[in-house]
Amino acid sequence: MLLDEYHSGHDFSTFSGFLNELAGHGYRLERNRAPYRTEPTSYSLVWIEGTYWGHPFELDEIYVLRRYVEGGGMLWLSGNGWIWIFYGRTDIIKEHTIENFPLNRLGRVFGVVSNADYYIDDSNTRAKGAVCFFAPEGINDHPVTKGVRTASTEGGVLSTLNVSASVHTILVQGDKDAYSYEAHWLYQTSRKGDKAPVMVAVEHGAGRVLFGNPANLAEGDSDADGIPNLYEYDNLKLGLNAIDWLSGRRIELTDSLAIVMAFPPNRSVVQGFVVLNAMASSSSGRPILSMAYRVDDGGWEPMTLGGNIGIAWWDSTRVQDGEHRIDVHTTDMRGTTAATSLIVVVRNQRTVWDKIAQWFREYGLIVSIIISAMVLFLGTGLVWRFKKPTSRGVVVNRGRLSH
Ligand SMILES: [Ca+2]
Ligand SMILES: [Ca+2]
Repeated sequence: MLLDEYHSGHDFSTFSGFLNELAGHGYRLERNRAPYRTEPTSYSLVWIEGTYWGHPFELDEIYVLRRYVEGGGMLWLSGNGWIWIFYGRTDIIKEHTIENFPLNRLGRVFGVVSNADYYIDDSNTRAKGAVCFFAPEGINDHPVTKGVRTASTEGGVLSTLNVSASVHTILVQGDKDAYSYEAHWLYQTSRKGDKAPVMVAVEHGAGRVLFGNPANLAEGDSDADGIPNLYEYDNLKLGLNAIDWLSGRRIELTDSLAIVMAFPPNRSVVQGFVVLNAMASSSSGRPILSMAYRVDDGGWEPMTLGGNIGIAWWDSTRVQDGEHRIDVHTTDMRGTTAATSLIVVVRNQRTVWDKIAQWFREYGLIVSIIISAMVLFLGTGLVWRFKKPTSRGVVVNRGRLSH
């Protein structure tokens, strides 16, 4: 797929986690840094995101992209009108009308534009202003929303969409008490019950265009609960479904999480405090949320997590000597789990031979010094005793001589 940096006005690094997921599902990601002179037909889809600070579309480019979609091309247009109104380049701020919003100049060709408003839902707002959409009232049945029960905006504030053609499919919309305010002058634009759309699918010619995205696919953890925005609710699924629908591919969220025990080795003999070291791996590099271990069906104890590596210190003196099973369990940000187990042989109570060996380790040097000293002493004694008869003999001889 093609990430259009030229018109988006950014390098998509704020979506790096989502792009990693796409790469993990086999997508080759390329960048566009030039105007469209020809149709980008060699790509499954083109993602144009934001367009607040990028190059505006030339008229010729809009024709090229329309022909691209009519011939079977796929476009994802994501952005919010209110950002264009508020944070535009100051040198051309007077031209920052919602009609001039680059995404709208392109989107108008396909019958959908973004309004310059804030989407508000007092009843479904949780920590840090994230708004949640729930199926079926706020999320309609469609391949893009398949399996998506809840999606949240997390740190983002949405604009509603203005849909001009009834043939378009509204995927996500406000519920009965959602409404919106105009971004700059704060007067109400959509009222409770209007069910303003925020995500729309368009079939145009042989191609498709997707507008908006209520799920925040961007990096960060707006409510600081340890779960990145991407992995809150079904946000990731909605994002992958969108790519799936556009590309015509089926992206399966396969459970590709695995965990291996790095230490101790299976069936090794352990004693005292034992370091447990496990490593999780996800095919798409998905972050690991937690890791825990248990011994012989005991309670799960959390392991200290550093990236995808979990560490814990286990006091093996709390169990009887012999074989014990250690289970290790991990969960990733999507809720996928993996587990492994191994057997260790605990030996804290020592046998007689262990005690002797231990005794020798502790006292062996002193004992060998003592033995050496004794051998030396006795040896000297033996030499003395061996020599003594000779001298005594001399004395005797002397005695005999004196007689
Ligand atoms: Ca509501
Ligand atoms: Ca979070």
